[in-house]
Amino acid sequence: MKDNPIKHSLRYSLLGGLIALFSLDVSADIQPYNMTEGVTQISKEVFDLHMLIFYICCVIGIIVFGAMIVSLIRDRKSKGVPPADFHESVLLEFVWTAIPFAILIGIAIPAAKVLIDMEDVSDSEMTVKVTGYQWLWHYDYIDHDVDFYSVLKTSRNEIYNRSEKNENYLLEVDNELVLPTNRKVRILITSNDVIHAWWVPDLAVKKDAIPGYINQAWTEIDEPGIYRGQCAELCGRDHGFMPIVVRALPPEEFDAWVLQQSNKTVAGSQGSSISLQQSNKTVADSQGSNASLQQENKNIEQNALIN
Ligand SMILES: [Cu+2]
Repeated sequence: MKDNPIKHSLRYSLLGGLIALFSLDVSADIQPYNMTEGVTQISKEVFDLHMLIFYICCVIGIIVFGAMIVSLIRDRKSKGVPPADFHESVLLEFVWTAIPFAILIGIAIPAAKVLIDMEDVSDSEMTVKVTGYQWLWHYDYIDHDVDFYSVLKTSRNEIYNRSEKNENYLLEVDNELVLPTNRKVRILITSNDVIHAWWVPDLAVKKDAIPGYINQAWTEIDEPGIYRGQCAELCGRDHGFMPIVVRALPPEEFDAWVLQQSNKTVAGSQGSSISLQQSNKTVADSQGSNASLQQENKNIEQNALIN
């Protein structure tokens, strides 16, 4: 018997599609469109979870749409196929409830594990408090007495198209958040005005910064480098103008950086104490000259009385 031409072409296109799907090196070819793998243990766990769920969805999609398309074509009414008679089948209804339930449980177990890991800030070696402002960030290294503001560095000329936009357009700041690699850093996130969100995809950290409330996250960066992020909560006019730049340094370089920063602060405060001493001296001097002036006046008065 001669094969039906529609069946023939359908079979080939299905086969072609499957070969194309499985020959695709998914991780390499679609990487620009996929979620980043990141540079921390947690970001890699999140990525693996995302890929696992993606593949489960693909398999479900292929099975469901495959069965649907096959039955639409093979069992169509115009071919005179009699309707199925498994209506109200208890067994079938049990099966199509139990299978999705089992799939959801199968997804929930690894997902819960990753979520619990993300929330576990125990054994952190240092803490950085991040405060969102309209429209900049403030970083406070609680254990090191170092703090600074981090403001967008992109020039207004680039923003208003008066000059060429650079590679890190709107993703560059004056003071980067410097963090050590291979050290667990607890991040406390809050805000001083409206709700912002501190989001750095490579670290898999995305937490709302809420005024009057402190959220926690943590990170332990594996590789030194520069990782960029943005505020991820619509927070007003310049929401798109408050980027985040994290510079991860090897631990010894980080320690040197902290020392340099705290020396700067000490030098600054010494400078201000010198100027305080100076101004105290000036006050004392002026008080002294006041006293001598009073003395002089007194002498003049006495002289006048004598005369
Ligand atoms: Cu914001």
